[in-house]
Amino acid sequence: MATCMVGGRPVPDALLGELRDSSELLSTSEEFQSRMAEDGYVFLRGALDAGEIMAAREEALERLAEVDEIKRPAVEGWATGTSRRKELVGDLGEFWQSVSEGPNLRTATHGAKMRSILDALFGEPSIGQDYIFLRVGVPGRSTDLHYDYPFFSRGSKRIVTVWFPVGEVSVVQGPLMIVEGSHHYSDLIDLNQTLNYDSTASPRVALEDDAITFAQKRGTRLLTTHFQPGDIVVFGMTTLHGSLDNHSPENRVRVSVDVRYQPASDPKDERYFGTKPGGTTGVGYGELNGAKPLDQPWHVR
Ligand SMILES: O=C(O)CCC(=O)C(=O)O
Ligand SMILES: [Fe+2]
Repeated sequence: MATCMVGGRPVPDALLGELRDSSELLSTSEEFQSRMAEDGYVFLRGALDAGEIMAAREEALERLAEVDEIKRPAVEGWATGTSRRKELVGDLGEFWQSVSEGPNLRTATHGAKMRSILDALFGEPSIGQDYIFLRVGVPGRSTDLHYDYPFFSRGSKRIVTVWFPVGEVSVVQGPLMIVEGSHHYSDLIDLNQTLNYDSTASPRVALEDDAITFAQKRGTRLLTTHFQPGDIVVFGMTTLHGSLDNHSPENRVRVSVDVRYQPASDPKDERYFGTKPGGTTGVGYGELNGAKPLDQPWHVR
């Protein structure tokens, strides 16, 4: 693997592993459920239509080229280092909602292909949240380790996160990483369950260590891969994950989406459904890091 970085430090090889590709194995919901229980995630290579994913990429990045954040051809994803988003778009939240609701992007997140995968995985009809997390990561941006519980936990107990790259994402561009075996860390998971998930304050178990130190202390590995358009990772609310650093020497952005799916018959967390979903804090798409112009640094804690 090319150099994987966390917090500006290279991850030692001994702490790195490849996500296990389950695409050959899964034909029934029982197989999916048992693989989820075993690994805490399921990685399916080439499960979505690569052409549809690339159309979504082009659509989203073209919107960012229009505000001078991405060079043309936009689909290449080269960051300009500047932005005119604030001058040009008016409301940042509304702009981000409109980018997040691009028709090609919605085909990728909620189209027939995605639905059929999730229906098969649950063994019953599924539904995806309307509120999606489109993440365009410039070099310097990364996501700290966290569990998705207690986010998204007011409705279905069977809810899962679906993460997929929108285009190719090499390890240099800061893809998703999963902490191997972290769905068995009952100390952290139990602590998580005590958090007040009705809060709008984005509650989170704060880990003091970065991913390298954490993996060293727990004697585990960080699992990732060189992602291709069409790949998806499905994981549960009690699987610890984050991202590697984007340290692309070409200043290429990392584009991904994460969206939650659940059985359609389960109760829904209404914050994430509807035409104007409020999201975790109630302010809608404006609360997302994606809504911030690309020339502003951020770090998700
Ligand atoms: O893509 C990332 O940086 C983080 C993704 C994540 O936290 C999620 O999919 O729940
Ligand atoms: Fe997450």
